Amino acid sequence: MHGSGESIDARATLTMDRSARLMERAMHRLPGGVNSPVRAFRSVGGDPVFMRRGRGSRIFDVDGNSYVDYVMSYGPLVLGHAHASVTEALEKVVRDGTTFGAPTALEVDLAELICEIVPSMEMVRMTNSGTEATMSAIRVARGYTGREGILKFDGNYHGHGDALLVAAGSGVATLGLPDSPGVTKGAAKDTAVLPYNDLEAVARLFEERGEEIAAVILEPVCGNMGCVPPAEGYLEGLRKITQEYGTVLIFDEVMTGFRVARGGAQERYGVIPDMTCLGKIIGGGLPVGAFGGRREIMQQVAPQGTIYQAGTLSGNPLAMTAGLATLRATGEPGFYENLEGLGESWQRGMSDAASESDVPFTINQVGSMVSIFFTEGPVTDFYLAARSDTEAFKDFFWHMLRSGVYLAPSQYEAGFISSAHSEEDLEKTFEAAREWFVTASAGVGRR
Ligand code: KE4
Repeated sequence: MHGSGESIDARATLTMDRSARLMERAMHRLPGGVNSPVRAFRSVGGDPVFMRRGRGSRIFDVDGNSYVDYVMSYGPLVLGHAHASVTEALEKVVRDGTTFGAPTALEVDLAELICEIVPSMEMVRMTNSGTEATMSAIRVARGYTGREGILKFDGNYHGHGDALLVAAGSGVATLGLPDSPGVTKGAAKDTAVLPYNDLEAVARLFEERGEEIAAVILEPVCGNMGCVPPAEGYLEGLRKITQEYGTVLIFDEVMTGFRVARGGAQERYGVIPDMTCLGKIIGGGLPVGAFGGRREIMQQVAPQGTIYQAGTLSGNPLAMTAGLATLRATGEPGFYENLEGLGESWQRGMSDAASESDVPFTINQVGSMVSIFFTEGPVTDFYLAARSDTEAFKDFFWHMLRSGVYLAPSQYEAGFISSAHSEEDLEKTFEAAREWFVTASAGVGRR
């Protein structure tokens, strides 16, 4: 529906009849009509768009609308939708069966490739999601150190494992509070939560309780409060403090792994954690997570060690195939230079568009991870991100959607650019953004 050159009015009415009918059915059998909350459009209002297919940088909904896609399934599709190297590999392997409950060469191939590329990884265990990866990594760190304390950071999301669904307590030393009904005080009490990018707060906590802390887990580049990079020296400081206290440093690179560099944030910033969690891209769009790190730690995992972890479909041949095809494609010469260039173009073009108005905005960009916050900058932690004008974001979101650009339906999600995105896709994005900012600056009541 969104041909280029259409007038804004023509795009004002987005046909969503089939999506609406599907949502009615979905609400009857799926909580909130979805299988993952962010997809329900709750923070932008209205009903979600039901998608039918994707191709390259484009995604197509059930009503025939097409969009330049910056959600990219929240990160996995670094090659874009339906990349031939992935789909052809899957078409071939599926004919031999889908799962065997036995080891296969494919999971060894992917394990070797991950350990070759990700600096901290000497051994790795596959899981079926990022949540399983972080949940397992926490258990391994506790088993390995014999300690119980965990430190995480405000605005960092590590999946929905109980020990990590924890909000900041009232004071720095206060232990975490359950961040969801059903998470018990017992599950939360050993998890402390501090502001991101505040190294002094970490030093104070370690002075008090460092000997009790099994692991520090963080997103080395945040994507779950929107894109927020680590402050200068922050990762190095965490590495130093955790080394000093014998605490396991875990980089949750479920989103940043093979995204901000082929070897993830640990390669980009040159800081090597003890353990790393992966997901998203390593599955090439199929369900895969992984945790790994130093051999001395990972050898404690059952059945080699005694720390239990398991999964019926862990290392599944189809998922390994999609992951291998994807990671191999990211090894092509210039792959990450191209992503870096697209990310920088996005940052420049979006800044130019937004500068047409007096609407406060901040753009954060790390490689092909991008975010526009509707607040004055800088945005360096969750407290600052949370000052964003979410009403402005909501209006911007719907304008972009009507203009054929699909952003994540939340101010607190990062956007993802794939190798399939073109400068033309970006130009279309900037033109649509400019239309909104011009209106916004005129103070015209928004729809
Ligand atoms: P999954 O269990 O969703 O595969 O991974 C959990 C996870 C762990 N760590 C990080 C850094 C993550 O970003 C995620 C999941 N990211 C969200 C996006 N905010 C997935 C989208 C969703 O929940 O539907």
